Amino acid sequence: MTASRAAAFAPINIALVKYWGKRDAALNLPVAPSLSVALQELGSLTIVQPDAQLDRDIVVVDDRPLDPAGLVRAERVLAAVRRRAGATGHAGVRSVNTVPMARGLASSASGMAALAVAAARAYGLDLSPAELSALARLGSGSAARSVPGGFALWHAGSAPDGSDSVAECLHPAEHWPLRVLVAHVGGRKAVSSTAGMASTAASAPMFEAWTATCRADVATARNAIAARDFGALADVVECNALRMHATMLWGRPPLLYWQPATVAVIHAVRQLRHEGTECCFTIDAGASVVILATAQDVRAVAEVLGEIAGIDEVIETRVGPGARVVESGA
Ligand code: 2P0
Repeated sequence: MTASRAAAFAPINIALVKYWGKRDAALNLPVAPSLSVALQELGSLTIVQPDAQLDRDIVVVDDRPLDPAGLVRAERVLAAVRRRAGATGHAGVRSVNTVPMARGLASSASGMAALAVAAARAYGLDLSPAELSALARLGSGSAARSVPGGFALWHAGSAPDGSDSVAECLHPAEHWPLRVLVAHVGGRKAVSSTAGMASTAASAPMFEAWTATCRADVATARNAIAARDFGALADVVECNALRMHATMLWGRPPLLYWQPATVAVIHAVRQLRHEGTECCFTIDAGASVVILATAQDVRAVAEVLGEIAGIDEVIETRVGPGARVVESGA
């Protein structure tokens, strides 16, 4: 087996039905399924260079060494790829995010998905999209959804080894060219997703109701997307996000990620939809708000967002394709 330099790009994904709770923390296996859209051009470009001289993996993200917790995750992906390829040794990894970190978009999903795809290529593996999704999941749960493009469903699965907990593409981006606005609201997030999920699952009395909601919401969202029914999608996307945050608030410690501008955007988007503008919001484990809109209504939404105090920046993009190997420029 020859190992050689390889590069991959993977997009950020935004969950329309959220992942919040694991049944296996080591393998990042979720309790419930989730559903997402990949974002066009926003993501991570990652180069993997196997290097027999190295005595450990070295991972640099945006010109800085990855933090120790992130390095453990990246090593999990690299070790799984090498095990499968029958390879030994280590690699140098360099990753660049096309949106600066902390712009209200988590880069771990795109970073780990790009790492899985680039590493598989670097070590000579020819894997199916499902196998790549499972590898990416080892680095970060939501990374499983950054492998397929467009509208993706991450199956919770039931196998203890996680082999059936993979994401698949339900529809390519062209199925429904929705626009996405990311309203970045500052304020450091106090609790990481990994820690927050663990404490919510362990202490929130309504955690079981939350997971039941996700199973039902995935079916509803799937039908709405298949039918391109914006009203039905908006309803389930907003309810799912609000229920996730309600569940977080029930935990000990209660997790409150919102800032005043977060609430201002919620009200503005609901008002716009009430007036007939096709838009809806979702919120992850942070204060920023992501808004989905139809192509014809996105400008009207962006204008309203521009008037809300406390939004640092609005990034506009659309649903896009999934992870892919790219020329490494070697
Ligand atoms: C999601 N989030 O579905 C949800 C909504 C945040 C809120 O997936 O521990 O970074 O690496 O599996 O994937 C963030 O969780 O957590 C996340 P790990 P991850 O997008």
